[in-house]
Amino acid sequence: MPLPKAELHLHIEGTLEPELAFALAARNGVTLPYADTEELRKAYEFADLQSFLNLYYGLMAVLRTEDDFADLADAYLARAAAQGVRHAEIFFDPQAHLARGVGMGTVVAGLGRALDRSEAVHGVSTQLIMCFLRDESAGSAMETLEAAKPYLAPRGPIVGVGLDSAEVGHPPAKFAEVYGAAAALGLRRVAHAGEEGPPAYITEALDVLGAERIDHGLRCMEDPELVDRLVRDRVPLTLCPLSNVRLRAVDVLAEHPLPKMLDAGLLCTVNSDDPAYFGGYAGDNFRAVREALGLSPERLRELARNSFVASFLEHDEERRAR
Ligand code: ES4
Ligand code: ZN
Repeated sequence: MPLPKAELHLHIEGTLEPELAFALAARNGVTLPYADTEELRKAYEFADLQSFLNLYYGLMAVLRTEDDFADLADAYLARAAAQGVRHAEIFFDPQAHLARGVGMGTVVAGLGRALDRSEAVHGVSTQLIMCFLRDESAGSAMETLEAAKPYLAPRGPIVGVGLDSAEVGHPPAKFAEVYGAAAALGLRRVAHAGEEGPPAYITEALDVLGAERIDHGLRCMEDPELVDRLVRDRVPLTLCPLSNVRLRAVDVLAEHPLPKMLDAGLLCTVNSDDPAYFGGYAGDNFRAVREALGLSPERLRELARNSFVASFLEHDEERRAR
């Protein structure tokens, strides 16, 4: 039995497996620039975050209809459930779809259909977090928030906002206004920071965006004062070990700072980021860190417990999910 866990850092577009990509391409009459799934898989050799993002945004061309998004999310939830995930807080990138002429309503209705039946079908509770692309303008982010208004909790599935895409050169402060507006709408706030970007971006995400959780946060270890603050304030970090190796943020998994981060008292969680691209789902990430870093059973249970503590579940819901 896999450890029951919550997945807190998961881009639904990053769960698009090559087989589903080709099936959706055929269904929608889209021609992919790869002969078959094998050739596509061979392209999964990334030098850094940007080289991954280029492929990730390109492959989204196959996602066009409500059914496509429902099938994508349903396939993810089935795989997650098989690896012990009981609760998933799922990111999506509306601007990447709007840019291709696929509207917010199509995306949210499709994802929402899979999410609505997830507890009954897969035993996984879900929430949806809409991410702004940090390499797009602040104005575009504000328009995206406006377009999402009909789909916000409690009427719709969107409970929060996040910030993703190319980090370096796009510090969090650019999005101060839209995060303020999101907070005023009662939305939860998270942000990617310190994946490739410097520790100062983590500080800025906390101070300027009011981020309640930091996605990645890996580079906090370069700033001892920041570590003290994250420990003191119990700010959760959603680490993604296999992602860090594939995007070359760490050289090899055996050198991942996770054990040092836990020893420092940081509230770390282990997540999968873009599992179709990075070699595994939540349980695969747990197994990989156990094997490469020699984490004890107590440490692994701590990581699983942290995932619920760091989630946006209320405490009575949290107990049920565990
Ligand atoms: C992402 Cl690993 C990562 N980092 C930043 N933005 C992203 N979007 C999808 N995966
Ligand atoms: Zn991510």
